[in-house]
Amino acid sequence: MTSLNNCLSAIGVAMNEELTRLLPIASGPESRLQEAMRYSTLDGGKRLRPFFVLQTAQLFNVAEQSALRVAAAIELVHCYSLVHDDLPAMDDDDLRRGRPTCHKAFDEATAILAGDALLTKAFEVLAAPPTHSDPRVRADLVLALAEAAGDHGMVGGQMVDLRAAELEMDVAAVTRLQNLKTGCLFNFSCEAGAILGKAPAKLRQALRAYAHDVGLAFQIADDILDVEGDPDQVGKGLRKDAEAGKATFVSLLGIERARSQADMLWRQAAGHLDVFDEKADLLREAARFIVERKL
Ligand code: GRG
Repeated sequence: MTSLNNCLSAIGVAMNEELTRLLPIASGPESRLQEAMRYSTLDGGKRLRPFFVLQTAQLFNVAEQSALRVAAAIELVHCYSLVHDDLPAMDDDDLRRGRPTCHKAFDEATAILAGDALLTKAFEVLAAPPTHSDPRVRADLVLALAEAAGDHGMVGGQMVDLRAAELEMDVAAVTRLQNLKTGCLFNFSCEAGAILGKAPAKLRQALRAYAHDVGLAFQIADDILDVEGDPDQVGKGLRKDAEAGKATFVSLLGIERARSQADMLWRQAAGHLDVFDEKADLLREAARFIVERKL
């Protein structure tokens, strides 16, 4: 196993522990909601966004508890987006992370509520004092995540995606859509360490540039996986974009150009980290992993 694989496994364990702590089950009838929240967040996923938070936080010697709570907050938002994206009104998927989607395992109304509560929980976690002793840092985190996840970010991107069939989608339009839908949460994840560590503007900008290129490379790789991936390995439904006639990087560029674009982007992403020493090595390795992954 590479050091990146080891690190991702360790983060998987740490995230499970943190999320279990943050998502207690009450004794009343609302426990069904909390079961659905746990079902949708524990024991699954690559935990890439927590990885970015924890690794960028390490660059600025941020306390572990702070970094773990912010990592959990971004994963809560990511998981809510997956639960809602899988609903019949959106992508109508049966499989997520190799298991029945939340609305299949529970029911549609519970899945909607679980998504709502996961989103709300993320902001509760960021705003609470144990996340950082400085209330301004906590307010900055809340603002940055709200901007990344809302109508000017991920949810806005989802709206564009739902309307994509009625729009002329060229490479620039698909790039914008993906930056909103996926890139904004990646940006938050990479910048969160800098916010927690009150990093200077130049270093914050380097992380933003890294996140931008990594986010785009991730999405191109995702489009390639949608065409070439093994559904059993990926753990979710594939070929849906092609079936829906949606423009993707692969449909617009062809598989070979898409691959070389992703290759160029991960190298460029790693280059943005030249301002950091070997503490950023795993972030450099992750840029490549994101493009070469099979799940
Ligand atoms: C419904 C509010 C709302 C937003 C939906 C991000 C998003 C917007 C939907 C998720 C569905 C999707 C296919 C998004 C594209 C980005 C993507 C491939 C997400 C999956 O991320 P991974 O691969 O998943 O990091 P794991 O399971 O590893 O965490």
